[in-house]
Amino acid sequence: MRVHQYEKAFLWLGAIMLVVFMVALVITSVAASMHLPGRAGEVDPLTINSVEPFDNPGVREVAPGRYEVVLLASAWVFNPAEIRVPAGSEVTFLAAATDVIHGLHITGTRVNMMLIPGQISRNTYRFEEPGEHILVCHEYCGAGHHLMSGKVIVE
Ligand SMILES: [Cu+2]
Repeated sequence: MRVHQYEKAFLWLGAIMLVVFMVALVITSVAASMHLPGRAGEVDPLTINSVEPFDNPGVREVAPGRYEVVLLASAWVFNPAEIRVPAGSEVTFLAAATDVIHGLHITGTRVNMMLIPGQISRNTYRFEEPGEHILVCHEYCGAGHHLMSGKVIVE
């Protein structure tokens, strides 16, 4: 084979992979209904502080071993900044941004969401082991972005 034939074969391989990935994406999103975690509703960012449940951010036990965390992200704090749950509990995060786009990642877990003003984001995770997880904003949101953090303490 000459050099240009390898090049041609490589281009075909790339094109075929693109088609395969596109088909896989369509099958998983349309046929299997798999989506990114998140969008669970809408809320007006101007009145969010007076709308349930965001008028009272915090941790609530909704059933034995099941908790709900209502979390607000604003420049540059998470409210609540400290979340305490017992080990083995299933925690549903209901989060929203009040001003600009923020991110929410809980280290050591698969909880990773975009917090977009006007949108309610939801994600559920079971904290099996006691320990501490850091809550970080992973979307640049201004001068204090690097200070925006909190923690989840699993007791
Ligand atoms: Cu940020």
